[in-house]
Formats: sequence, C-alpha cells, structure tokens
Amino acid sequence: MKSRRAYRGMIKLTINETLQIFRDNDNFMILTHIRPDGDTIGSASALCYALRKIGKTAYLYDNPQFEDSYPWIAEPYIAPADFEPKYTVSVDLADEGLFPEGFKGSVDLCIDHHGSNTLYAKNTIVWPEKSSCGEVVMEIVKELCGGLDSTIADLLYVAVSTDTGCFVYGNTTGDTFKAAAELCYAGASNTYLNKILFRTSSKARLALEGLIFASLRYYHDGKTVIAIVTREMLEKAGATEKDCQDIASLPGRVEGAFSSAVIKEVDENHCKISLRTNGFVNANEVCGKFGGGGHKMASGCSMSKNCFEAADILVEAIGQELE
Ligand SMILES: [Mn+2]
Repeated sequence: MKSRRAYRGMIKLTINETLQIFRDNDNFMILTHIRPDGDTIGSASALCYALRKIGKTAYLYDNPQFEDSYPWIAEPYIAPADFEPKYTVSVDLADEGLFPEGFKGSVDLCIDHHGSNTLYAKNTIVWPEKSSCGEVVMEIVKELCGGLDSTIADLLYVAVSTDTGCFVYGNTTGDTFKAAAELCYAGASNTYLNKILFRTSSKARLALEGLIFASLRYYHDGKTVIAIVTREMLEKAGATEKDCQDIASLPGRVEGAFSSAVIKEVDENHCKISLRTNGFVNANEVCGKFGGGGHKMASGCSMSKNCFEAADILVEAIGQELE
C-alpha cells in the first residue's frame, strides 16, 4: 500500500498498529454511517463478529436507519441501550457529518477507504485504492482471527458487492475480484446474496420504476433524459424512502443519453435533483449553477421551484453545456 503513512501530513496507521489497538482494547462500539449502505453495515458487522470471535465485547451502535437497509444483517450485533463502550470505531465513515443519527461522542479509530476522509478520528486507517471498506476490514479480520470463516465471508461479500454495484461500477478493479474470490473460497454464499441484494425488489419499488420509465422526458435529440418523480407517483406505487434508493441511476440507462436527471418533488415549490452524466456534460458545473455540486459525472442540487419548472430550467442549463 503506497504512501499510506503520509496522508495530508497526518500519520495513518499501518495494519499492524491497527491490530495492536484491537488487541489492547475491549468493549468496542462500532459506528456505521447515516443512510447506511451494504458496505458500512457489512464491514461493521464483520468486524464485530471477528472481535467477538477473539473474545472481545463488541456491538454496533443502534443506527436508527438500519431498518431501511438490510436490517437482517446488523440485527445480531446491535448494542443494547445500557452498553457502555470503552473504545469507538467508525467504519466507512469519511466525515463527522455522516455520523449516525443520535450519536454524540468522539471516534478512537476510523477504518475507511474514502480518499476524502477528513481524519476526524484519533487514529485512522484509510486505503483509498480499495473499492470498498469491506476490503480494508477483510485484511484486519484475517489477521485478528487467523483467517476467514463463512460468516465473515458472507458479511464482507455484502460490503464488497454492494459498493461496486455487483462488480460493475468504475471502482471495480482486479483487486476487487481477487477479494471477492477469496471470500467465495472462504464460503461466501455469493449466489444467494446476489439474488437478494441485486435481483430482488419490493412490489412498491417495481411499481415506481414502471411509473418512472413510462414517463421519461427526452430533450436535445435524446441526449438529455429527465425523470420527474412526484409525490403522487410515490403514493400510487405505495413507495416510501427505502423504495427510492439509487433511483438516480434509472433514466441514464436509455441508449444515447449524455445526461440524465431525476427530479424528485418535495412539495409544490421545492424539488431535489440528481444529475448523472457520461462526463461530456460536467454535472458538477451544471448543479453548481443552482447552489449544488458533487462530482463531474454525478451531482445534485435543490431548487425552490415546482418540479416541472425545475425540469425546464435544468434542461436549459444542460443545453448550454452541450453547445
Ligand atoms: Mn464504502
């Protein structure tokens, strides 16, 4: 791992220093991030299981949003209300702004893979070249427990596969497949997990997708695709927040699309916009015009407009970038 000790002038831990911390401490509380995803939940649960396996007391902070995201994974590890932690570890949590709801306190050790990590914890181990935090946790628990078992392999497979969109996102590398292969050899139920994680949707989600696909709006000879998601559509589909995960990627599947946006109605005069592009249009610049931002190919912003007016304004701004 190159240059991991010289990140922004701060000392980052090596794996051996990290292992020593786990051996020297006990009564661990493990934090997942706000709006928890498979990476933070799978990584945190795998670490918790591994610590218990070597005789430590460890729990996951009871993130109130677990119920929206794979509640069956975190469930065996959630801390009871009277647990008094002595050492707090955050997992896949790049910034204090992402602390789970209700958490107040400081973090002793952060395990992460985001290059943007703000080094808010007393100690940090961050490997930005890893596609998921699960791959960092994997190296730690292998050393802690003297290898992987099928429970750890399942939990880490959830982490690695979800953070790479089942090995299709741009962060997927040869090393990601190597890690996944190691997890499969250790007993990960990849076929079963792929089915529930990537090939299963709620009825409400499928109904919502149907409504979205049926009402796509095309502009600029089909280079721009807009999906407007109204409160009425959500109601008609019976969809709640947890049925809306990653809807921003849906309209971009249309062939020929350079830019795609999901405009989600908040109320009559407010909406939230997620813009995805193929890189030809700079999403960060377009959203920046409306006080938002993000990355070149994925950005967001809010508008104090009716969602249909917002669509016209957004299309106009994208058109300027296409010229
Ligand atoms: Mn992650």
